[in-house]
Amino acid sequence: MLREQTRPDFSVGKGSLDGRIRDEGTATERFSLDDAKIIYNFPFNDLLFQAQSVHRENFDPNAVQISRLLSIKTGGCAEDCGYCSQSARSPTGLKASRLMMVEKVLAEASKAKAEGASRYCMGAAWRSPKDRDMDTLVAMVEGVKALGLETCMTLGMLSPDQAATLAGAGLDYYNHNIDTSEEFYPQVITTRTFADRLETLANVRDAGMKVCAGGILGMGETTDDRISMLVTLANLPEPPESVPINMLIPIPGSRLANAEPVDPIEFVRTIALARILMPRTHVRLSAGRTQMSDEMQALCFFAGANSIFSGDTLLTAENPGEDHDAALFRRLGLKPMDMGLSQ
Ligand code: SAM
Ligand code: DTB
Ligand code: SF4
Repeated sequence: MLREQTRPDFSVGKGSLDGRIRDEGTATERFSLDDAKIIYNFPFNDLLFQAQSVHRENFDPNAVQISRLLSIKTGGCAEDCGYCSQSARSPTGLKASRLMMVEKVLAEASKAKAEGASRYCMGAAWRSPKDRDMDTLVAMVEGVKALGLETCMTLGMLSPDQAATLAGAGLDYYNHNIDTSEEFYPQVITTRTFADRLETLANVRDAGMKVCAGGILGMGETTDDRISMLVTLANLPEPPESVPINMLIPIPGSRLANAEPVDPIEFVRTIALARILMPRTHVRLSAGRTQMSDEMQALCFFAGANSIFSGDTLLTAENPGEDHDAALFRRLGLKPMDMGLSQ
């Protein structure tokens, strides 16, 4: 059993782990589920050492990319995602609002830039954008880009035409999460399928945008579900440039309001596995940081997380806020990533 070994055997499966990391981009299936399970179950110190080593080969270990979120259209969503505050099907008490005006979005983006964000991510509670909204979305992308920020949107499913329109406007990233394993997915969402999600990711990639895709831990899924989710992401034709790992924020009134919280050590293991499977990806310690201790966040950064959302609100839920994060960065000697040097 690998768990009982004093040294991990990094030569798992066919060929060495190191070899496979270097071959990234050429192999069709870079990691098997079995390989990933072996890595996940390494003794904790060995797992973190390996993850930190991979991290250092690919990134400045003390630099963290900072993104800022804005909900440009809140609540009243037709989808039934069991974790979400914004589904019209869950009695969460959230007030729905219409699509924000472009000027208001640009004013918020300017503030975020002044506070150190390098990427601005605009989210809408939609199944997919309506064609009548596309001109407004294009104006938002162009305006935010003109402020010198990287742009990201998360608007639900995209058709190839919609993806091409947003890419044409200069949208850098599109976020669309697979959320969990293919096997567990139907227990979380029934109104769109896992295959629908992969199709949107393919449309985003084909349009030439960078892909941001991750998921949520703490919805009642097994460890194998978490590993399977990461293997799916790592084995996409090209791995995502950005992988947000969210810890479920339990929303009163949502179907998953009482889900069992994820064990912090298991959470850190999942971050480490993401780093090892996707060496050049920005792994984002995403929703749920308010519920994490500073020590847990420090372990996540050591395990290879190198991106966060800043500000005191995510889309609708709370986030630690500037002061807390500035103090944490000071204590850990972390600095905001200079995007000019990191890509
Ligand atoms: N409506 C769009 C969609 O679903 O594609 C975009 C917004 S949606 C809120 C973006 C992602 O946020 C979800 O896929 C999910 O992974 C994450 N998320 C939503 N609610 C969450 C919660 N309560 N806790 C943790 N993550 C959450
Ligand atoms: C992602 O993976 N997490 C962000 C972003 N992508 C859009 C959203 C987190 C939402 C947390 C719950 C809320 O604010 O309502
Ligand atoms: Fe709607 Fe997105 Fe929330 Fe699902 S996650 S209910 S699609 S806003």
